Amino acid sequence: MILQTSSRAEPNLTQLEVLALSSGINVSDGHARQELTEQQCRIVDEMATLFDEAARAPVEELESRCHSSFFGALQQNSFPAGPGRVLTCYSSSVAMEIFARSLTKSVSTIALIHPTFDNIPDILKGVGLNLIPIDEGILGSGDLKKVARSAGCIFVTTPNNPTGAVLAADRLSCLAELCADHGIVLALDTSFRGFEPASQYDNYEILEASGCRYVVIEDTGKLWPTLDLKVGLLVHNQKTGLPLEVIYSDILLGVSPFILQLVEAFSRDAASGGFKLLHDHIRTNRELLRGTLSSVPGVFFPDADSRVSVERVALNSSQRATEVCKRLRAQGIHMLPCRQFYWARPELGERFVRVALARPRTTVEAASAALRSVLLD
Ligand code: EGV
Repeated sequence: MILQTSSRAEPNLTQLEVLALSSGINVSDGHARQELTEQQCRIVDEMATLFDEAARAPVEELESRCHSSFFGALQQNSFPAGPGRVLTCYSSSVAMEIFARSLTKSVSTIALIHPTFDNIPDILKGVGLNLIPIDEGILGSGDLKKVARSAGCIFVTTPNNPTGAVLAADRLSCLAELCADHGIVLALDTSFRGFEPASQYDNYEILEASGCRYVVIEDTGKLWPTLDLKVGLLVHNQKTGLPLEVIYSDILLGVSPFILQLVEAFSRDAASGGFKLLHDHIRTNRELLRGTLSSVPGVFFPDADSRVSVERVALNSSQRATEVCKRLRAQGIHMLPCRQFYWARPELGERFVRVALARPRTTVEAASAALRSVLLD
């Protein structure tokens, strides 16, 4: 396959991920590809019934049940449930595109977390917005006021991809108040929330209390091995004042009621033990990766506390991630160099590769061993 890079000198992360879909060992994309649990297998066995019910029930009812099960499983109990407040999309990237388009009339500059997955800056740039990087370190401590200068919107991925860094409750509160004071739109991408209990405090309670204009993109796509049957949820308060609903209607009528049923069933299972199994699975895969690489000179794991389903591995200073990933790719092992995550300063990303952990254990085992040999070579 030839990678079309248009004006870019290098492929984007998704183009690299596509290379891993059909052959070899894939620890590249952040989608969920682990084995189904026993309970999840039961849901899959019941798919014909779900399909039948989906065909019969009113969509409004299915949508509202899907939303309350999903938000409930993640402790987001104060999510706005009124009409039009949660727009159900095919994926979080579709939600992102709708959100980006909605900003263009009223906002020219957006402050965006750095690093983060490259399709976020690419979508924002694609609609003509100017981007200012916010170092993710500032989310943990430091003066948030500096962040706000000259931006009409602040966009934070939390937990962040690939680092797993989380915006804590007190910091969200500060940020939301700052945004309320300056009329700034606060946008969150919480696609990795399901992995990280520290991000499961009630975000909407804080956002609502602050009185800020907010948009949140939630996602089911990273969590469950449903073969990319998933939804992205675009959540906003009335105050936001962005034309999200009309742009949504330009792009889609709604998602399949069958997928709404499936997300509801997986959310219920997650709330009653499924999340615990998921967390255990990711933790053991992370331990396996770290253990396999622990004795490689110079290699370390910069995101010590991360619980998300991807792990950054820092290489020794003489190695470059793009080169290491290219060598692995030649052996049929696919993982991502972090260069493209560092959208404002790509050189910083050459120090890291990203390994996806939402995989069968054997896949992580094979990938870890291959990475170890290439690094020791
Ligand atoms: C990750 C794939 C899109 C994206 C993967 C991702 N790219 N949607 N253009 O879903 O971390 O690998 O977010």
